Amino acid sequence: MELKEAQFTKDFINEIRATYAVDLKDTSPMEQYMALGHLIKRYNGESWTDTSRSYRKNDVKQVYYFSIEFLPGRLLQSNMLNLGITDVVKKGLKNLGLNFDKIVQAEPDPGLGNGGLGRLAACYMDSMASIGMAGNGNGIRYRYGLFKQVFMNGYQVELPDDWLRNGNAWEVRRENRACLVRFGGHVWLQEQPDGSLKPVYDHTDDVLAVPYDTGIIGYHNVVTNTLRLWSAELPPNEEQTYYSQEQRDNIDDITKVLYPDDSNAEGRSLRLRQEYFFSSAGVQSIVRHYAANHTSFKHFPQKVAIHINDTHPTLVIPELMRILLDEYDCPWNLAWQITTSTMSYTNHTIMQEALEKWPIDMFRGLLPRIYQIVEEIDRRYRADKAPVFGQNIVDRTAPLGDGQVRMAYLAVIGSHSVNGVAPLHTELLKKDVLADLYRIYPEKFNNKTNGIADRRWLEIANQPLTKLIDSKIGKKWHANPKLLQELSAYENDDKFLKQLAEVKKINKQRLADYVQAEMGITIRTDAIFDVQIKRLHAYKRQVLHMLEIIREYLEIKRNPDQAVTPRVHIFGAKAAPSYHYAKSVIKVINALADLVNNDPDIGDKLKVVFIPNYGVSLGELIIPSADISEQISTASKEASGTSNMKLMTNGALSLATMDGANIDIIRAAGKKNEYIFGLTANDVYGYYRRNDYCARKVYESNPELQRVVNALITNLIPGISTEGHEIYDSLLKYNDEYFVLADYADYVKQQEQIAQDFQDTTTWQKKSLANIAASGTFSADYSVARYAEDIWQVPYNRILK
Ligand code: GPW
Repeated sequence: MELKEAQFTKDFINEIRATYAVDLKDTSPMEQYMALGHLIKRYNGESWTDTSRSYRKNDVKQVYYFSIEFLPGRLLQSNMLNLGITDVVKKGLKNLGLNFDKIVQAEPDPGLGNGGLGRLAACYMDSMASIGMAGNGNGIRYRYGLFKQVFMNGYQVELPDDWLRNGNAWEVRRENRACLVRFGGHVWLQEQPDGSLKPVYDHTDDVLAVPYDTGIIGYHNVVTNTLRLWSAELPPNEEQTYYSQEQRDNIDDITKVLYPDDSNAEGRSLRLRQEYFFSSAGVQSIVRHYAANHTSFKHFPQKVAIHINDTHPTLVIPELMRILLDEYDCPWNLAWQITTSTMSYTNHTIMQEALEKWPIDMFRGLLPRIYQIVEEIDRRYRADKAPVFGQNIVDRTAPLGDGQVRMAYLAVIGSHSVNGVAPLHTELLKKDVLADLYRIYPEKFNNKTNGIADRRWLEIANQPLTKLIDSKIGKKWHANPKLLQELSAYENDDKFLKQLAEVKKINKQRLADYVQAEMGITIRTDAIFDVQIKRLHAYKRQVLHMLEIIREYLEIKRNPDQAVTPRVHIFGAKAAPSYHYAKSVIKVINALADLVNNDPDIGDKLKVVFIPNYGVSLGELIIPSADISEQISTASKEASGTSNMKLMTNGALSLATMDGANIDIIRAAGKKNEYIFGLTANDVYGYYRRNDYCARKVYESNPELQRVVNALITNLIPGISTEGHEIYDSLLKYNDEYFVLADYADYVKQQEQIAQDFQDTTTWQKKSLANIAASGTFSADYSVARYAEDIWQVPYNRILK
């Protein structure tokens, strides 16, 4: 948009006066932020209205991306960037004597997600708007986001994330678009005069779903899409119904807090209520909107695509069926055809413990009508497929089985498309987790490799690098990130490689200042910044990284005079509050950090910093500083990974297993520019098949490994007698489920290679450059364009091949 500095300054001062009734000099950064947010929202109001109007007027097909998590990060800078007003606003604020960075920091970071899954949803929202696609988000407006993590005596402690405390500058409450969602009660089918059956409900618990909309602004276009988040409230009380405190609490609880589990299914009924709540409200509002503009549902799938982000929103399938059957008298077969043509599903994991299954009793009690519909889906599926594929495979794959509603199977059966998030992951879905369903519906399966909002991760998070890139290849890559490839022309330009190193140093200093201020630890910026940032999970193997630190520590202790390449190991990771093992790993890493950081023999050769409360905002600080990107999951376990892409685009070299999208990153940037180690997915499956992995054998055959692992149970690291034993036992007594010991030697070899290669700055920067140049293909702009073409069949207007 067009904006003159004088206009902005005037508007901003007026906004402050009108909202806070004080002079600018008496406002806090929070107030300045709120005023700025409101002003920008207002500036963009027309584009938002125009976008909705043009979608309606042209009857454009709309995509609705349903996700129980959205992790958008702070919106101020990204909205300014996408509107093209960054320079004007910054200059205006500066001339008013305000500190822009402080204003940016005053914005709460909405933690409405756990990790990769929620962040992916947010990246896709940005890209859909940016490529000019009619894409809406649908999710939950949690009153409290993911807990704030602090460390006390090295242990993780969880504090509530009261992110709405000061209000939310970007959202619009739309009470007039609210809908009712029904839970519990009884339902029976009553025969109508015409012989048809209609459900009748009594004693249901009704909840009012109120939408809060946030405009998602496209990059340098006039598109503003909508992210709709639902909040649970008391229904309008026309009959003066009495609600007990317990009933009020039950309603309040639905959208009170995000479940803090990542890649682990939560079995509580409140979670199921959350899932139905936003699925039902979302589908109701879609149907209402559609019905206002169309007379028949026959062409619904030509106008609406509903995407199911992992299984949490799977109930959109029976919910759309319910509305078509019960409210629009649609015959079953037509309703089913409409529903399956509308729905598509993304799977994000092959881990068994993450696959959602609900006990039938719980499900039926909470959602009686939806259960009837699922039963009928199940009955027809069995009747249809058993004659062709046999009873066994049908028993294994039906939506109902073992007394449970199997959400992933329901999602596959009720969708026309099922995709994995990286090529290896999709292959494993077909071969393993969903193999039976792949036999029945081979045509549904396809891959869509994840992508990232690279404008946030480069242009916002790494301004020094952005400036340097712009100075070489111009700015066209901002809208078409594959053009970053043009940077390869400079791979032998020593001056450019030096500049790249300087940029890295600036970013390292920025992080070092934060670490100094927040943690009181001094780190040197000429050290290798070796970064692992992701949820704490056994399969992600922070333990392997930890063993490497113990090894480095023991090495220096044993040989204090030997020259070493200084290193800083940087961790960011939250553990699910109920994930005992993960919390023990945090404690041990923190204890190890204490030991290493305070040992005078070690000095500044080796530092360990576990930065508390990792999230999108800290990611923006840490990622640009990284030299090494630790992507060390057990092969086959990480569906894709996305921090691997963010780190790559910021010039980090991957230290990686052949897992998830690491494989694609390695192919794109070239093997010689990454550090690859460990078992392959085939190796891992070989061990499973033969059942012959013996962790103790590996341990016993490697004396160095023994010393390192034993450090967990001697008193070398103070204060971890319980936790150290736990990890030790997981490796030796319980035979190392994630093959940490199997991969240890190979991992260490690569770490040693890294220490050596880092000495040669020019060669290192050349590798770094290769990563940056090849990273454009991982832009979410391309990912959503592929979804649009292959799955959703919706147009977009930026050319992306
Ligand atoms: F288990 N992922 C996540 F599949 O962040 F549901 N949370 C989750 O609960 C699940 C997956 C679930 C992640 C994957 O672990 C990661 O590999 C992937 O890059 C990301 O989803 C986005 O696809």
